[in-house]
Amino acid sequence: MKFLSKTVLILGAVAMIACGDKKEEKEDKITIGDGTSPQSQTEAATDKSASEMNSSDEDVVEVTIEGNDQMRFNKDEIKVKAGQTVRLTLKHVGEMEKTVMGHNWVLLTQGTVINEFGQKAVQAKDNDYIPEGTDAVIAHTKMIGGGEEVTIEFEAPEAGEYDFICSFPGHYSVMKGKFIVE
Ligand SMILES: [Cu+2]
Repeated sequence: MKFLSKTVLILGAVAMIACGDKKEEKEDKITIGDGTSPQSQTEAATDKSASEMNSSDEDVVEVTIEGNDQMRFNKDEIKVKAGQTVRLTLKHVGEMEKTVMGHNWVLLTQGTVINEFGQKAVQAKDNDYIPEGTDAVIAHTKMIGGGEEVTIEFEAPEAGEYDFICSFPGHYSVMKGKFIVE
């Protein structure tokens, strides 16, 4: 569905451009297109597929989050409902190697101090930067590099607000967000 949604968006944009008679108008349309960041388009597509998934299967919610070569996630908030199975896909939309710009998605238990966890994670290189034996992780993906993606499934924890991060060294200070269970 995401591919279809994107296709519709692209076709829509082409149609808009094609409708413009004057060169000026064309440029205007193109500017508008550029102003709409790929990020928000992706989010819209993701939201759509998520709600469609909800209508067909209330117990599973699909979430997609992207990481890039600029050390950023494209979302700083993810909302799910208590009791749902979360099917989360992390996509690395960059090109850089896992050893240089690796990303993972780590959901932390409430009360975990991000800085402290992040510092422990630095020492856990051999374990994909997840501290061995930690009880601070509810769910996590493996570490991936540019062009890769990974999907995990887990049960949403009890209602509340949780932090998610990328635990690659140094990334947690900007690659983080709120995971909200309603
Ligand atoms: Cu990262």
